[in-house]
Amino acid sequence: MADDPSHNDDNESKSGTQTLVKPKPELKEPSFYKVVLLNDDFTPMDFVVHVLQKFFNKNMEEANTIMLQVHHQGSGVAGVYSHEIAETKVYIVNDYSRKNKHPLKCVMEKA
Ligand code: TYC
Repeated sequence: MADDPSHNDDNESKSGTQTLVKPKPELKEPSFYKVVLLNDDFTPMDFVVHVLQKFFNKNMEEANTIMLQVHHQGSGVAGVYSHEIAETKVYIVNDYSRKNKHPLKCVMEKA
């Protein structure tokens, strides 16, 4: 087979050049998750702005813009994080809202 000119190996063209096949990477690319705030009719706007500043390091202007996006469109992205950080953000925001007796909800979704 090695001398047969009609034979063309998958990894070798007729010109005799070889294509390098990348080895499968051992490590997975990290996945990212959006932390999304959901609108409701009862949580005060000020509280949502406060949450965005306290837990997502937004300044007043950024927090206001995101809060209004949620208010008008139904949802908005507070931040994008690794799976573990996103899970923690969701937990602390929902816990904080519940303790302050507001129905504000936060979820995560794949970015
Ligand atoms: N819709 C709420 C209101 O009118 C405000 C609000 C904004 C609530 C964003 C939740 O994630 C939210 N008071």
